[in-house]
Amino acid sequence: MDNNKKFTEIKSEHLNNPLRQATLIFLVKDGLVLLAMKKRGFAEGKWNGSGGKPKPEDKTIEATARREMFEETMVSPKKLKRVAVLNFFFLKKQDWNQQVIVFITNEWTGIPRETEEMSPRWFKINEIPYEEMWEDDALWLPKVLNGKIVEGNFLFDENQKMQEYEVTEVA
Ligand code: 8OG
Repeated sequence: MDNNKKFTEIKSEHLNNPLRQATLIFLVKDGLVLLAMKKRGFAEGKWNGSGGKPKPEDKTIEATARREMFEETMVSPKKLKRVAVLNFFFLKKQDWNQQVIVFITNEWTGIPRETEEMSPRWFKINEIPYEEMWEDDALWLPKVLNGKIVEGNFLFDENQKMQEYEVTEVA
């Protein structure tokens, strides 16, 4: 079956089976964005925002986002703006499938610090190292940094190469 047909099928299956969720927060201020180098685990060696999966004590997905950001960079975000819902599907590795809720904030307390998991660094928004990030990021991160709200669906193969995608701006 070609990947496009498979993509359509996988997306419709997910309508009845909600995806496991994960979070991502980007701190943004004065034309700079905070990215962190993942030092271990899934996506090791890639620059990314800060985030992860819910724990039972998290009452909301926002609580997960805040807890993960603090654990990874020692920063506590104030108001979070929800800017994207991204569905990731993996051919042959369906247990990797997940929905990532992306937030941006420009207010926080604390100074980003290196932790066991992440090494943070500020980048100019026009110098984001997309070639050292997840392949899909170049398709949606510029939009959300430009004030847009987006939804996306992405299909990856088992080598983490993107095969299909769709990104929609939400009114
Ligand atoms: O707990 P764990 O480290 O596995 O969480 C994965 C993190 O990576 C989580 O913050 C969500 C995020 N993430 C994906 N896929 C992608 C992606 O394609 N791009 C970006 N920027 N982040 C992603 O799971």
